[in-house]
Amino acid sequence: MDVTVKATVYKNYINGEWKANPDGEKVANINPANGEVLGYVTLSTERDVDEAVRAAKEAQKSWAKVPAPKRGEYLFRIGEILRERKEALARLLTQEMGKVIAEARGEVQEAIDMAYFMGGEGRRLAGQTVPSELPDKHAMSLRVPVGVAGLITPWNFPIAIASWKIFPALVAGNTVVWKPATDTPALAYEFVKIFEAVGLPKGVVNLVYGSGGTVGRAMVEHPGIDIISFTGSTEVGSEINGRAGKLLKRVSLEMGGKNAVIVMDDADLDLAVDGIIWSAFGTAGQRCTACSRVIVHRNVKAELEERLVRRVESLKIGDGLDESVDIGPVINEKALKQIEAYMDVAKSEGAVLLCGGRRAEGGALDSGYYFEPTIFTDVTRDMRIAKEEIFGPVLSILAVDSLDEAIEINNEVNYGLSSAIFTRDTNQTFRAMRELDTGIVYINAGTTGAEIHLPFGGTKATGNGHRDSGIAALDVFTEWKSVYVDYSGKLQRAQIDNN
Ligand code: UN1
Repeated sequence: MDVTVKATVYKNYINGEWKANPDGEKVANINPANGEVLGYVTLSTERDVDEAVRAAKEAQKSWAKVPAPKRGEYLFRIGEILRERKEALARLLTQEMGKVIAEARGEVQEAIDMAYFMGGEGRRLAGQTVPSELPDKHAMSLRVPVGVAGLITPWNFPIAIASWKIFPALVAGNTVVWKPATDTPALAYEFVKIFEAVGLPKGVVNLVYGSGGTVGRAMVEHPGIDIISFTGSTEVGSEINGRAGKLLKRVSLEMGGKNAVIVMDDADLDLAVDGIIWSAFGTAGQRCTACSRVIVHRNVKAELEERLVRRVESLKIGDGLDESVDIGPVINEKALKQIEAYMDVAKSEGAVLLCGGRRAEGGALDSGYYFEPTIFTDVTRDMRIAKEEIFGPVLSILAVDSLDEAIEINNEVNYGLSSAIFTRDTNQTFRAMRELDTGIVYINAGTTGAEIHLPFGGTKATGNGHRDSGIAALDVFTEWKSVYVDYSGKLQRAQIDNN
């Protein structure tokens, strides 16, 4: 299959050419499952960003004039190649990021789905045609491209999240400067090779590897970039918003989460356990949508805890390429240390450890970054582990006496990405749908598993009002233009001549 599993150096792709920065600092792309070096990326400079932006700006003039259905056809072809290379890309994804192979396949599928969905938008990209208040006058609104889109994407979904941003940007007639995370350069490299393979005109997608501090910052500040779309931490997102806001750039942010599953006392507990385990420990808890709190009705707390611990004991930790493994490694040593630090915080605040709580060690695990699936109970709402995003396989259980209390606890954190409730009661279901203050709500399912044709994003410190994926993504990457055509042959003054 046409996928380079071990590229030595992942080069930038600027104006249709692969270019390495020979002087840039080299950073190794490490397989978190075993420490193996998969390749190297050289860190780029402000100059590389400038070159990429110039190329994107030039290309945008003609790209915007390519009929949108034709732009959509490029996406269909990209979708086809993604489908052909799905298995190879998934294996590479597991190797560079650590998620288990079934999840990696799911992530590549997410990019495929997005390619077809947004490809179809090439034939819609709908505005509105509405009546004018004046006779012999036509009124309509059109979507037009914003210009050059600067995309900054994270390592936890190196191809899916990139596809959520790149595809709507392209179909709407924008060109792209993309900075992927330095922890996952190989998937970015393979993704751009596909854009090259379908003959996307030069300059339409440009790839610049580098640090957030240098490349990300240069993108945010470059006058040639019109919109920034970022997924990552709330801390960095807020910094970007400040800088770009001053320059009057549009900014779309997807940031942290502290997502909860509520389990009421009428819930199907087996189903709840399935949903909680999958959304708390899948991707080793490294999803913005991961469940990190269970808010359980006191009547079923002991029973639920017992079942959860029993299930955790059956989970297999290891290299995600092994099909029988349930939990892969976390991304790097730094992440492992951060998760470890929370263990002390939790214990010092009085949380009770039910299982896990330390690095997973022994045999092959010693050469990777593994953490045991961890559950704390008797967590109270004021504890740090009940409020802060940990981004690892750590779950906190909080007990409540009513739906009102559960909703209140769900909503009192800073974040508002995803939430879930397990109940068989229709009244409780609809109250939860209305009152849970998150951008995504699940009924009788865990907090992960968003589909690409619905808006993805959240409230409060999770976002700034925009959404990735779904039709909503087009709002990020288009400006509205209202057009009035007066065919009356005379001056008609709105609000005056007709009143
Ligand atoms: C993320 O964690 O940043 O809903 C994205 C989900 C996936 C996407 C997660 N489809 O869990």
